[in-house]
Amino acid sequence: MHEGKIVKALSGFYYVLTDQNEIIECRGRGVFRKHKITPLVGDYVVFQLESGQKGYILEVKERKNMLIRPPISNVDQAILVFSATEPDFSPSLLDRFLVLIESNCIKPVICITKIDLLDEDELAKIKRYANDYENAGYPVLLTSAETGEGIEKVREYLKGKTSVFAGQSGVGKSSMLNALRPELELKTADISSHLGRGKHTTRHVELIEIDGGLVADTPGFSSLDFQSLNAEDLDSCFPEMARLSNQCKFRGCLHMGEPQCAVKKAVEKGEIPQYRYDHYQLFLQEIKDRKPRY
Ligand SMILES: Nc1nc2c(ncn2[C@@H]2O[C@H](COP(=O)(O)OP(=O)(O)OP(=O)(O)O)[C@@H](O)[C@H]2O)c(=O)[nH]1
Ligand SMILES: [Mg+2]
Ligand SMILES: [Zn+2]
Repeated sequence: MHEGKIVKALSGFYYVLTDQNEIIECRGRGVFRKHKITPLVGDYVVFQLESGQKGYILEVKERKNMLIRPPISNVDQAILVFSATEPDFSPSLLDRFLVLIESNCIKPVICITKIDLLDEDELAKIKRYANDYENAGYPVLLTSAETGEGIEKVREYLKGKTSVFAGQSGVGKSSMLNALRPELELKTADISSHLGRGKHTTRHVELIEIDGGLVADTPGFSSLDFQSLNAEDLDSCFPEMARLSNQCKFRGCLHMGEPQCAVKKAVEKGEIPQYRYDHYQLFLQEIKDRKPRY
């Protein structure tokens, strides 16, 4: 009996990384399908070796967490990759990712790419955003795969952890990984072809070793709705609001105009950026309008 971690799933095969740093091609047990168990990239598994260095997965160990899209488990942190330009930096999309990641109990790290393409004014604007997100409590890294700026900081964050790179198509996730480990030679594509076909260049989920950590270059998050989040829990996904919510007069305050709301007050005083609060309101409305699932 052996143990390892699934680092790639492709065409019914699972590629399991062992403690000896070997990758064993495995199949799943037939019984998994019957019990609706789908082994995921990131899973810790027990497997048996068959003839010719092929294996057979016997057991999937309990997961710390899992994401559906991209399908991956046991994630320590998500590197949210957003380009400063091409495509334009979008705080509303970033806030959506942050809520999604926070509600899955995964630590986010914000990575803003392509800063080499900015002029002085544009860079100043991006730095103001970076400052807002740092004040909220997130690490923010300004990077360029082109010039190498900030790449060593990204490397520091990856050490010893399982991370997913997430973000829109074309923001430069694969380019960043190539900058971290040039021999990877991951496929990248210029933005016009992204927009033209609206497709991701990276198609499958795979964990890649970088400096003793494992990183998934994902095909991006396709579903960004808040299916499993309750209205009362949304503020816990906005750290700067979560810190204040116990100072609101009412327990369970949704910060939508209730009297003596500490969050609303902080927004009025400019301590919480208006756009963050606007996104909070927008997402809250989406959760309230959500059709019940049975
Ligand atoms: N100037 C500049 N261009 C970059 C940078 N990072 C990525 N690019 C370019 O942006 C385009 C898209 O990069 P990719 O790495 O393929 O983007 P991706 O996020 O992996 O996209 P998907 O795999 O489709 O999700 C490519 O043409 C890259 O050369 C950067 O830091 N600076
Ligand atoms: Mg890619
Ligand atoms: Zn409140």
